[in-house]
Amino acid sequence: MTEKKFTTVEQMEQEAELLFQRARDAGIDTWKTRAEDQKNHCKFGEDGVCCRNCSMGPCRITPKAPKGICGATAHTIAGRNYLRTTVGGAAAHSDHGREIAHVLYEASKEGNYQVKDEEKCIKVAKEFGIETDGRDIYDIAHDLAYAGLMEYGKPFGYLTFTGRATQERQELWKEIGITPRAVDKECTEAMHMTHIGVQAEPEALVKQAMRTGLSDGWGGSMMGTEFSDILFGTPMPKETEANLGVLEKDMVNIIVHGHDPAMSEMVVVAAQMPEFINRAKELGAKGINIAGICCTGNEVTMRHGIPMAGNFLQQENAVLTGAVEVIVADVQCVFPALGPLSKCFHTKFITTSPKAKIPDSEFIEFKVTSALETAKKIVSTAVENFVNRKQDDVYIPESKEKAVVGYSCEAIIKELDGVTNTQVDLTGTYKPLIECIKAGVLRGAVGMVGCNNPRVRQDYSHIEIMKKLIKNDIIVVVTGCAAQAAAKAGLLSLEAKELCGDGLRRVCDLVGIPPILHMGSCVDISRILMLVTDVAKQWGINTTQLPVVGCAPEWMSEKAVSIANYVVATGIDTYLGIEPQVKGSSEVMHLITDGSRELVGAGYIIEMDYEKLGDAMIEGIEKKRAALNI
Ligand code: SF4
Ligand code: MSK
Repeated sequence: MTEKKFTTVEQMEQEAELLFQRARDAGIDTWKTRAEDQKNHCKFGEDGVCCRNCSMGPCRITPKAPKGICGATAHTIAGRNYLRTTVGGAAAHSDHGREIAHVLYEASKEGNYQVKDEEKCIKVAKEFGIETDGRDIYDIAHDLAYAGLMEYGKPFGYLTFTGRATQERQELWKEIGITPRAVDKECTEAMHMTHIGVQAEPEALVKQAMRTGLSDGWGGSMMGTEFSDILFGTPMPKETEANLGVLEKDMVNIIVHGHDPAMSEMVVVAAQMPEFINRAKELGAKGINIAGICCTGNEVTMRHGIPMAGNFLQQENAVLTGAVEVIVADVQCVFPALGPLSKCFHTKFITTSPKAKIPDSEFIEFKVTSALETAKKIVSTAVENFVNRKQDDVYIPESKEKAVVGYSCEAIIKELDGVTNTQVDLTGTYKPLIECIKAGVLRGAVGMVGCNNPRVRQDYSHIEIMKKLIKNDIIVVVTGCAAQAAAKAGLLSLEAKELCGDGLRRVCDLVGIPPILHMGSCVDISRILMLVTDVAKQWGINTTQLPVVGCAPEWMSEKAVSIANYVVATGIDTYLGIEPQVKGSSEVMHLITDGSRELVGAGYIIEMDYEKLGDAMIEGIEKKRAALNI
C-alpha cells in the first residue's frame, strides 16, 4: 500500500495552466501558444528531405522531384541533415567542455577557481601521461587543462579518453574506422562531408555521425565532467527539493539557467556572502534563495543541494510566478522568449556569454578572471530588485518534492561498498550491482536522459516509463531534464522504493538509495558511459551483452542526437520517444536502427507510444538476460 502521495503530472499541469493564464492576461506568448502557432510542421523538414546546403536550392524531395538539382537523393539529403544535426550537438557539448578546460587552466590557490578534487586531478593527469609525483597540484592542473585543450585540435592520434572504453569497443571502432580523433576535426570533417558535392553515401554519413558523437561522449563531454569534478568537487549524495514550489515568497529568488557550472558555482558563492544576505534583510526579504533550471540546475544541485525549480519547458513558468528577481543564463536551452517575458514582470534577465546574447536581456560578460566580481554584481542586482516585486501578484505553485541527488560513479561505488565492506573507500567495485543483476534481483538498468518536447505531454513519458521500469525491478539512472522530471514526481526520493518491485525495493533498502539515481547534467552522460563500461569490464562481457538500455522519451535538442549516436556506438540500444528527422529516407532509417545493430551491435528503437516504448525496453532487457543465460 503506497502511503506517500507522489506529485502527478496532472497536478503539475493544473499549476502550469494557472501560470499560462497569467501570460494570456498579460498578452504575452508562451511555448504553449507558440507550439500551437507552429502547427502543422513542415513535412519536408520532419522527414529530413529538405536541403539548403547550397543556393541552387532549397531542394525538397517529392515523388515528382526525387532528386535535388545536384542529383542528391532523399537518402543523401537525409543522411547529410542527420550528420549536421549531430555536429550541432557535439559542438555544443564539446565547447562547454572546452570552456571548463579554460577555467581549469586558470585555476590557482589565490584566484577565483581552485582545485577541489585533488585525487581526481592526479588520476586524470596520469591518464594523459602528465608527471604528477612531487608536483604542486596547480602545476598538474595547468598541464592537464593544456593537454585537454589540445584534444580539440591535435593533428594526429585519437582522443585520450577512448582508452577507457572496453577492449572490444576500441577494436571495433578501429576496424570500422570510427575511433574519434580530435573533437574539432570530427566536427569540421563532418561539415566538409555535408557540403555540396562531397559525401553522398548514406552509410558513410551515418558512420561519421557516430564518430562525431563519440568525440563528444568520449571527448568533449567527458572532459566537461571530469574537469568540473576537479574544479568543483566530485558529486556525492545530497538531499534537495524540486519543482516551482522551491521558490520562496519572502526571499530574494535567483534562478540559474543554462549549462556551464563555472558561472552558477560563483553565483552560489556570492549569494552566501553576509553583505548580500544582510542587504536582502534590510530590504524586507528573509534571505537569498537560489534555484536551478535545466542542466545548470543539475550541476549546482549535485554539488551543493541547490533546489531545482524545473526543467526545459518550465523556464517561462518560473518568470510567470512573478517571484523571480533575476534569471541568469549562460549557454544552451535558454529560450529567447525569456527576454520579452521578463519585461512583463519585475524580473531581470541576465545573459553572461558572448556566445548567447539574447534581445531584451541585460548582458554582463562572465570571465574567469573576474568571475566573483561578476557573480557579486548579479546577486546584488537581484537583491536590489526585491523591492520592485509586486507581492500581491505573486503565484508560486505549491508542488515540490524531496530528492536525493549526486550519484557520480564514485558515489555509486561508495554506496555499494557500504553494503559489502565495513571500511568504506573509493577503491571498490560494482560487484554487488553485478551480482544483483545476475541473480535477477534487479532485471537490468536503464539510462534515461533528455529534454522536454511540446510534441508530447511534458514529463508524462519520462515519469510513466520510469514508474513502469522500477515496478519491474529495473534500476534507472537519469541526467538532464529527465532527472528533473523524476525529481518533480518524487521519484528521486527514498520513498520512491514504495513504487518498486520486490527486488529493487530490497536493493534500495539495503543500500539506502532511491530506485532512480540522479547522475547529473547532459555532459554527465559521460558518467553513464563509464558506469556501463566498468560494469562490462568487471563482469567480463561486452557492453552489447549487458541488460542495459538507453532512453530519451522526450528529446528535442541536437545534443540529444549526438548523445544517441555515442550511446549506440558504445554498444547500448537506445529507445527514442520522438522520431529523428530522417523518415524520408528508408536507407538512413535502416542505418540508424537495424543497420547500426549490424555495424556496432546496437541501434535505435523508435516508438512514439510511451506505454509501448516502456514495454519494448523491458522486452529488450529480458532478451539480453536470456542470451546471457541469467
Ligand atoms: Fe539542392 Fe544539392 Fe544544393 Fe542541396 S546541395 S540545395 S540538393 S542542389
Ligand atoms: S538541459 S539539452 S533540454 S536535457 Fe541539458 Fe534539458 Fe535537453 Fe537542454
